[in-house]
Amino acid sequence: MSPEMQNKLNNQIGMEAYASFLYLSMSVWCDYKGLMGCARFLKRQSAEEHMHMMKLVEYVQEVDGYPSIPSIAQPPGDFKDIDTLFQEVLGHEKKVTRAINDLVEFSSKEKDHSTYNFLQWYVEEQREEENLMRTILDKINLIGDSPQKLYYIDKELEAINDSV
Ligand code: OFO
Repeated sequence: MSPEMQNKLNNQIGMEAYASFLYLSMSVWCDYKGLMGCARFLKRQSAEEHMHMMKLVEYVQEVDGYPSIPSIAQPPGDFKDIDTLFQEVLGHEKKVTRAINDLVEFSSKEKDHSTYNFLQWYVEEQREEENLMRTILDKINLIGDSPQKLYYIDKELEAINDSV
């Protein structure tokens, strides 16, 4: 693996680690607001992002590279409302998708077939995650504004938790 490829994968390790902390912070906010379904969902997303990070660490080790373990920027701890929070999740996932696409392009340019193959898992994962976040935002939209809005949103998230 070229030093540039390793550097780029190390950056991705940082990005997945930040996503894990961001979703954990969001989960804590939801728990505080009594949105337990949302809190459980985001805690699980946080654990998934940690797994994405570990997969990268282990891959870099496997190809005889040296993964660098990043410091993590403080994620926001307060959110305007649940709609904005999930829009931020989708926004973050889109950012990750762009980063993965850049990595795929770079690995192909470098003829690094092993890394190119490894990254296909992330391509699929991003498609699934973006789709899931869009589904959640669609449901939030459909529920619309009512005094029980938060109750119904949280119920939808519980249903998603039980289905995965
Ligand atoms: Fe959903 O960000 Fe990881 O890959």
